[in-house]
Amino acid sequence: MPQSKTDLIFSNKQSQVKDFTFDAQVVEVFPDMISRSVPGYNTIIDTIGRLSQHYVTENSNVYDLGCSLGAATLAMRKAITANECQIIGVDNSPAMVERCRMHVNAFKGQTPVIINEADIMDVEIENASMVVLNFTMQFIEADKRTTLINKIYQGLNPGGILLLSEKLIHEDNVCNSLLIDLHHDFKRANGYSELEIAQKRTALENVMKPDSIQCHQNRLQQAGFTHNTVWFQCYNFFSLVAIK
Ligand code: GEK
Repeated sequence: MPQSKTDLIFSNKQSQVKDFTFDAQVVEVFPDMISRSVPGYNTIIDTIGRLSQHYVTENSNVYDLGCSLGAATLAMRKAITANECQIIGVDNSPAMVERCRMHVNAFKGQTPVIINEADIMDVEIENASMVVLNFTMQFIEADKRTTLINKIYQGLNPGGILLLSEKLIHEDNVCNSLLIDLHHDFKRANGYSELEIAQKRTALENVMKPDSIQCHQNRLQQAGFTHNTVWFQCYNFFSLVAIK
C-alpha cells in the first residue's frame, strides 16, 4: 500500500458528529486510519496472502468483499501461484473503487483483478476457492448477515475457504469493557487524542454493529461450514478461517 496522509478527520471538535461514511475524505487517509485503528491489520493482510497461496486453486474465482483500497487483493495477487484464476474485488463506495483501481493498476501481477462497484449483497459468488470479508460484515445490516454467509458457502467449492475478520463484542460485559479499554489505549499509543477517539466512536455508533465470536461461529456452522477456527485475536478484533 502506498504511504497515505495522516488521519486527522476527527481531530477538531465537531458541533454534531455525522454518521461515518467511506467518502473521498476517508479514502485520502484510509491506509493510515486502518493501520492506526485496527490492531494486527498488517499481520492479517500478510496472512490473507499466505492463505491464498495454499487455498486458491486453478480455474477458480477469489472474492475480496468490501475491498476498500485493495490491500487484501494485492496481497493475494502477489502470493497466488495457481493458474487461470481471477480476483474479484467489490466495494460500494465510488471513491474507494476509483482509488482501488489506481492501486491495482500501479502493480504488475500474473492473476487478473477486476474491481466492481457494487453492494456485496447483490454480488453472485460462484466457483470460489477463497472469499475474504476483511472487516466488512460489521457494516452489513444484522438481518442480512445470514443470507450473505449462506451465499458465500453456496458459492465456495469444496475445500474452499472464507477469511472473516471483524470487530467483536464480548458476551461478558466486564470482559467487553476491558477489551474496549485496551483498544482505546492502542489508539492513544498510535497518536489519536481523546477527542478523536470519542468522535470516531460516535460516528460509528449507528453504522458498525459488531457481533460476538460465538454468534459468527453459529452462523457459519448453520450455513454448513464444518471447520472454522479463530487464528487471530487482539483486544476486540479477531480473524477466523472457515473451510467448506
Ligand atoms: C481491507 N477489506 O483493507 N457492499 C460493498 N462494500 C461495502 C458494503 C456493502 N454493502 N458496506 C461497506 N462496504 C478492507 C477493509 S473497510 C473496514 C474494509 C473498515 C465497504 C466500505 O465501503 C469499505 O470500503 C469497506 O467495506 C470496509 O482489507 O474501514 O473498518
